[in-house]
Amino acid sequence: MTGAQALIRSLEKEGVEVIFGYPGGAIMPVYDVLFDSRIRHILTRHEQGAAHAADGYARSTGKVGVCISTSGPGATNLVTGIATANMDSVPMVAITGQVASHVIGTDAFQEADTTGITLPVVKHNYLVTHPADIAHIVQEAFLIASTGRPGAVVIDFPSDIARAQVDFKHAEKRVSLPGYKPTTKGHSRQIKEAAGLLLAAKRPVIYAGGGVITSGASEELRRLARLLEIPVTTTLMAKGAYPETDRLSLGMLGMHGTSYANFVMMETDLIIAVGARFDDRITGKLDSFAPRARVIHIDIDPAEIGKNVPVTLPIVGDAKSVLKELVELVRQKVETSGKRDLTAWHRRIMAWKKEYPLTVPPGDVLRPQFVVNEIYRLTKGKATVVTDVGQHQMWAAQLYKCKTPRQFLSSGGLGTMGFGLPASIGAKIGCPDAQVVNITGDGSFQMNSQEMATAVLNKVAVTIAVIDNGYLGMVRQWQELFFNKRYASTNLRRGESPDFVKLAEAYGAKGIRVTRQDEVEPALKESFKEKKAPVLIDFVVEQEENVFPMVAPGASLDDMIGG
Ligand SMILES: Cc1ncc(C[n+]2csc(CCOP(=O)(O)OP(=O)(O)O)c2C)c(N)n1
Repeated sequence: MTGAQALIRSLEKEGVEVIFGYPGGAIMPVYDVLFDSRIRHILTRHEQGAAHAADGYARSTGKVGVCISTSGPGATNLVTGIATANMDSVPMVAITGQVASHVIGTDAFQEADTTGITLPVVKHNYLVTHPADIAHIVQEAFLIASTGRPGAVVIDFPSDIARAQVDFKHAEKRVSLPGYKPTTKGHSRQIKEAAGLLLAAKRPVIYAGGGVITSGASEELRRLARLLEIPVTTTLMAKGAYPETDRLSLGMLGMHGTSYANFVMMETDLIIAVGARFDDRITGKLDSFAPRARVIHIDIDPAEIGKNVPVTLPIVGDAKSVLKELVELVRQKVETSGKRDLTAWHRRIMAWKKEYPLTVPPGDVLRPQFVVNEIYRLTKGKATVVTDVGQHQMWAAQLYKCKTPRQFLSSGGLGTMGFGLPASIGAKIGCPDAQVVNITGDGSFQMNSQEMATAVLNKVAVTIAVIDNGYLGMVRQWQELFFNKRYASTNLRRGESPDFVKLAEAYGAKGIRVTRQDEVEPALKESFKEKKAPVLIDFVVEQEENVFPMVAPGASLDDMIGG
């Protein structure tokens, strides 16, 4: 068979059901084979859309997302999507066409050094140099993308390799890679020590990150929290890892986290961080972060431990496996010697929760918070919410309370505007029964609005809720607070922006405009009725609303504006 056939056969063997992509010269032999394959191909309108769609598919299903492009500009268009997935530890395999091997390095037509360009933003990448390697490389790529700390893997595939003849051999057993052995089981002495620290703590807190969702450790996390009555704060990536409606939940922490989560971090005597990486959006000023706390850090990636915050007790391992062992130890200890009474700590937290609740500002004007709250109410908190990046993302994170993992999809690490619509398409294709709502901004939506065509053509029913404030709102907020209200290049000039309703209609979708509070519910309900097409709702909201509370960049967590 040909190299292209070997590639597609290998992908079939990996159980790939859908590939998101865009064709072109160097990848044409592969597309020709894909045409006859049982793998579904979704043609996006831009390679960036393909990468984000594969990413949304992976985040919502837990499977590896696959995207494909041609060489040169096709591959470079994928890069933002690859980096986005990799920063958030999302398993992705990206296949890029490459010019024929003998012209690599000659500035051939549509040549780009894809392995070089992607090297800093992937977990691993390959340039296929021998047709006989194809099957093995695909197996390795899927193994690397989906195990340990998941991430993005690129396979750069020259056109002559696609045309070459090859004896296809797919090893039935899993490949093993010397030097690549992620530690999944935590060290039992350290886990024992962690149990001791937890039982001794007076003001403990669980700080859960995306790793909890990746490893499927939500149940274990819940058990641990409830066993000892430890409050839980989650990052943006971990929304839904612990039910946010639960009394022990503190919601999100950090720059736009809840005031109470941030106060807890300032007073806690023990942080147990699980699958989280102490990002600067979380810690604020490092010197004053959690000044009284000892830190237990559980992570599958040893490079994360001690990277930003000194750790008292490191535990390298898979969150699920480590928590399972820890819960069992703690349970035994509680049975034999009882547990510490944390009433005083809970009282303190309750007082903060009462004093600094997250609220929707009152009044008749249409505010973004009101819209997000209505989306939450009308979907009964069960939708898969996919956000873009900006203020709307933070309001969605604050107000849409998630109960289940893989329910809230957002570009956390890279903060990529334009992620939302294509990722929603991927999520809906991966989980057709889920109700998918893309909460986006008028700026973010315009970064990949062309994917409306992909959604219409593939009958993807997602609600696109554009929080239309006429500004690049989050940047405007910073300009208001830190640059004397000098709104440099953040006004999207409503009236001169496209008419989003007409734009939706031009793509063959329904568009609804909402300017008043009483129109929100009927518009949302109408969009939810649509089962075979996207519906865009243009929520024309208050222009200069701000997201509070806010920890100013470089400030300490208890130094909140509006908190
Ligand atoms: C690709 C990309 N470019 C620039 C930015 C910087 N940025 C962060 S938030 C933001 C404004 C987002 O505006 P909009 O999508 O309208 O959402 P809003 O903040 O108004 O809710 C910008 C420009 C980014 N995150 N991603």
